[in-house]
Amino acid sequence: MNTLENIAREVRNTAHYVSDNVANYAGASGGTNPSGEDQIGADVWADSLFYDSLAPIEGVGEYASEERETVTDCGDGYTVAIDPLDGSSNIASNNSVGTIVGVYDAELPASGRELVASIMVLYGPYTTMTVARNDREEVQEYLLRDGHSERWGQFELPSKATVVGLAGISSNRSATFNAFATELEQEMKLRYGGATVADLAQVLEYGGLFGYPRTTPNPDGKLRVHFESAPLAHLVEAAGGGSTDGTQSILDVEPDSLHARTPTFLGNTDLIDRVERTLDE
Ligand code: FBP
Repeated sequence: MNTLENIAREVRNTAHYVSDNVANYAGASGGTNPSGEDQIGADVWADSLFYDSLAPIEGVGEYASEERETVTDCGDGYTVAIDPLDGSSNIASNNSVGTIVGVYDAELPASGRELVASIMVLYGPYTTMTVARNDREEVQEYLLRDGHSERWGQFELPSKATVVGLAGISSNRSATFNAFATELEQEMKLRYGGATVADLAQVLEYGGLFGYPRTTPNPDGKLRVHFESAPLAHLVEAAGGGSTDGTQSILDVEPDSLHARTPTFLGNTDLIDRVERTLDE
């Protein structure tokens, strides 16, 4: 089995465990992450589970996590960058959360062009894992249940766009962006839950646009390039969609630090073009 298969297998095994046990950690407190945000106990717990399963894999050279200040050296090979529990503020209200994994053939900081694989796990009413690998044609979705995974289907973005989810309080967004958001919300159903993986899953299933723009509290956007935006852009682009930070593919964003952020838009390519035309004005 090669390194990418071992990584996917360990993500799957750990995701089963997270899915079965996350309720035990809801509400526990866990300090502050390197981006200055509150961590809840589940973030720290999930990070240590994924570290224990991914760092020992032969061919994994570095483990980087949204929950850790610095990269941890673990041998020679790929850098695994992970958001162990994306959208963890959704746990208190018992809404969906996810895990995002990017496998870079480079040390960080690195652009998404160095990604060789991306994985997202969605802990919803059931748990799914979606995998895009540069050495595979398709984006494969797996259903995780009863300790096993089964191939479930291949992802390709539907050509018709029907849902839109845009983050941020409107008073914290630009007037240009708000006018664009109003336009989009007249064309498509509003679907925004506050966990990127879950919001993106809607777009992958129904077609549309997910976006986290620049806001007053987060002038560079909220989502982190290495841990969230680039791996998800890699996955969406492999599924036939597009990504942008407003001017270029997110895969071309050159982060200047481990925890760098970027405005993030993911979805159907015609909508990504519209985002770029609008934000360029
Ligand atoms: P983390 O929970 O991993 O920090 O993820 C950040 C995140 O929760 C995204 O999943 C989500 O899109 C966004 O923040 C929600 O932000 P907001 O509360 O501003 O809508």
